[in-house]
Amino acid sequence: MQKIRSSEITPQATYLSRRSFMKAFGTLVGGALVAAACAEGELETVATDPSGVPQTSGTTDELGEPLTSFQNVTNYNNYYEFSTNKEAVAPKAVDFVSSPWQVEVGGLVNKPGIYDLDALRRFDQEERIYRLRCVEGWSMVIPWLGFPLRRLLEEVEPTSAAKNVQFTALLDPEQMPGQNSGWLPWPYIEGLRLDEAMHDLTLLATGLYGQSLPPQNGSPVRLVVPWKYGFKSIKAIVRIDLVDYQPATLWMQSAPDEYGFFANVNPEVDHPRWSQASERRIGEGGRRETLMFNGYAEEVAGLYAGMDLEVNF
Ligand SMILES: Nc1nc2c(c(=O)[nH]1)N[C@H]1C(S)=C(S)[C@@H](COP(=O)(O)O)O[C@H]1N2
Ligand SMILES: [Mo]
Repeated sequence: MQKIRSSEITPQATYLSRRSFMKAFGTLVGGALVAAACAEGELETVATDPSGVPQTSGTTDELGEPLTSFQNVTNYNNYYEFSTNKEAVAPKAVDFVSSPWQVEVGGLVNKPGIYDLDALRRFDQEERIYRLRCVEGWSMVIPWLGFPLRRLLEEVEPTSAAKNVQFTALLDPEQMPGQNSGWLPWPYIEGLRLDEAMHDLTLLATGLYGQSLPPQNGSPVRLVVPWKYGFKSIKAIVRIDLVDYQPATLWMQSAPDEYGFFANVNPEVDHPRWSQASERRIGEGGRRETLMFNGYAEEVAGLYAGMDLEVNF
């Protein structure tokens, strides 16, 4: 597993307002990840390397599979708050304002808290190269920057009554045009069982390719759960609640026969309308076989010992 410790990241401060950062985005694509105080007085993670090369410590994941290009990672997105057209998300989200931002962490915890971006960046950021497999049958290999969710959960101290974690994304129809259509129950909600949320693979991501998350990939903070279908990896998180019930996720509410709570990548359990046995890797021709738990079985299969994965899909 590739990792960059924040102490190894070039310490270089650049003062940029979010507006000028967004304007520069596209030319200033690569480079050193730094925490820079921006004009509004918020800490902002920005790319400062003028070479324009997206930065990552590796070129493949741990299976030797090449990274999906920065271009594809940032221009082929599922983000229904903006558009159902994967290529239209990036242009529609370009002016999305995600600073200042707060994530409220509460529910069944001893130490609830409100985390702004500075507070989230106090957790050491690591690079993790993970495969993301969409339920629709395509996949990517993405170099994320973030930290294990477990570290945040340990800080708020879940009580013994906490069984699941519920995540809530931003509700803001003015910024998110897709929320004006009534066919999905906004806001986007996702959930994990507490042991899944505490697993070391489960990341709260604040960046990718060495820079802060672009809006279309879930700025400023999103979940990444690499052994589950991509829809579990909720973007633009504003609340994290420890709960004793199984959260009713957006997809379970809208199509319970198609999207279960677990949503583990499983080539043997078909979606009711299509097979899940293979996938198209974005940027490649042809199709590949889909791997059990998206190739992370060794790490996570134990979480589901004794469970019928056809029933608990
Ligand atoms: N808030 C929110 N999060 C979301 C979605 C969404 O529509 N809204 N789509 C999900 C789906 S279906 C996928 S496949 C991934 C895509 O992440 P990416 O665009 O960074 O590749 O985001 C997930 N997170
Ligand atoms: Mo997806």
